[in-house]
Amino acid sequence: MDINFKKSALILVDVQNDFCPGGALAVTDGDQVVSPLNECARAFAAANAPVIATQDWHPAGHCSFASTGRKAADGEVLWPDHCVQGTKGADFHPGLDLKPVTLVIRKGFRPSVDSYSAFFENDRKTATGLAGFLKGLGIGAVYVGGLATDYCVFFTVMDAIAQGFTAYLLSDAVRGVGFPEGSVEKAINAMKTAGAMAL
Ligand code: VGL
Ligand code: ZN
Repeated sequence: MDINFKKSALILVDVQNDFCPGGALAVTDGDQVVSPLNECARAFAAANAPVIATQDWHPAGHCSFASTGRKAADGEVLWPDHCVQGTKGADFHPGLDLKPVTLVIRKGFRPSVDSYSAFFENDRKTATGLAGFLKGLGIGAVYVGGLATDYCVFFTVMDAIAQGFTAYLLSDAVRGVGFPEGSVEKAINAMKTAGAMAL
């Protein structure tokens, strides 16, 4: 892989216990992203390039939880309780090397708004500040891996492109939820159509 480290950042999306086998919202083989992402993160760090880790970080009773008894809006998916602030499920996978990580973005902490993307909450208006952070560093390209392909990775890649970044999807280092049926393929196609490059 030929990476211009001076203008690139790596985004590790939600590599957390609850999205890995045994977790509350387990993604099949979710833990398989850890090793390739560690390798990638160490290469970025060695080149002094920023490595950002996102962390799904919900308060108990969060609006995205099916346990609230709330009725899902059209096209909205409600989830089992997951990544509750301060719990083991919300921790990064123990195998994830955090030493290369230069910024942690927590998201989904507002009780009544969910947040899939590393850039914007699901109201599509509230920014996390990541775009400004990256632009301030002169970053033009982001490399994205983690969990889950069809939700947080997908929205992160689409927003990165919309914010003017070149986006690379680390195909070996993503895994998807696959609900509803076909959502992973649909997400990958949409990312490619939007201009993402799958590595
Ligand atoms: C995610 C569903 C709910 C993700 C987060 O990280 O893709 N998916 N919360
Ligand atoms: Zn969540």
